[in-house]
Amino acid sequence: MLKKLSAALAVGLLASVLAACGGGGEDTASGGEAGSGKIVLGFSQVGSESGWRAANTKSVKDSAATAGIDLKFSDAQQKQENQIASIRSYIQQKVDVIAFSPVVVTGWDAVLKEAQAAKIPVILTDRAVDSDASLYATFIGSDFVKEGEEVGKWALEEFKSATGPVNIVQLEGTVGSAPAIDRKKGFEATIASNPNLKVIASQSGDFTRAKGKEVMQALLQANPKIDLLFAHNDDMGLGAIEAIKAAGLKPGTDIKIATIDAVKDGMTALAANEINFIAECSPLLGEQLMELTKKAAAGEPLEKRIVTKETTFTPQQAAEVLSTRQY
Ligand code: GYE
Repeated sequence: MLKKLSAALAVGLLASVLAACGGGGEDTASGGEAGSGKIVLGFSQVGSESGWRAANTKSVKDSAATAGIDLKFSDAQQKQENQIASIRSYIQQKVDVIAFSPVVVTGWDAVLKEAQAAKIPVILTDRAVDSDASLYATFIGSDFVKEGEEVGKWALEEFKSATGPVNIVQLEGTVGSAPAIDRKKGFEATIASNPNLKVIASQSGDFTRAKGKEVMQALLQANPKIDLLFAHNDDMGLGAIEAIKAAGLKPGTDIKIATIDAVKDGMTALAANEINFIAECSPLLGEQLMELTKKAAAGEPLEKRIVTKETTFTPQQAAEVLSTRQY
């Protein structure tokens, strides 16, 4: 009897010691490295498909280290099922906050509801979902429609004196992803005001350099006259440049090229006049993500949508900023 009582007392004592060691108040009970008091963030990245993505991953990792946040990071290799599996594993591990960059727009309701049932706030970074906004805490990222519109406005100006058809080919991003859908929408709606500007072919290059090259090769074979290439990111544009050169044409001159992102390699090609225009898409979301993570872990309300600030670049502007570009 006495033994049982002292065992019970010991258990009680242990429990209160553990609670005291938690250090961060109430929310450490639901997560945190055992006793470290650090906020634990589970982050599911899309993959490593592009220079943009590499810069984004670096930004997230560096900012977590600076902010003293314990980051659990997974790379989904552009597959939605991998992202869902890692989000489920973060739920099981009882992390404090989950963030992810959704590879595609649809199909997230179930896993978002599971996170909500487990009371773990979810932050969307970079790409949007079509789920109800009540299923996530906030969404931080670019306005992709606007980026497409910027390219469209540039194209209208560039070809304003054309008297005949301007043949445009488009290399789209990953099928079903927010940037591919929205950039196409913004671009096509904008160029519609000049009937000379015609998209004669539009295909996905999955945001990669290799696919951009491969698809452009086929487009060049099928279409003898291409005036403008709009690639949804720099990497596909850079792959296409290789295909254009291999076909004996001069990128930026024989075929005008506009892209989105403004990563180092893209800006280098822009400064060299092989690309003619880039609409910037900033991958440096890490610092803001860590601030939001801290607020979410503390149970503070978050603004539902935070839009990244960005600009556009001509070749001359690219040459001016190239040496100071962070990514
Ligand atoms: O433009 C592209 C990347 O979601 C904004 O994904 C991001 C896009 C970016 O692979 O390079």
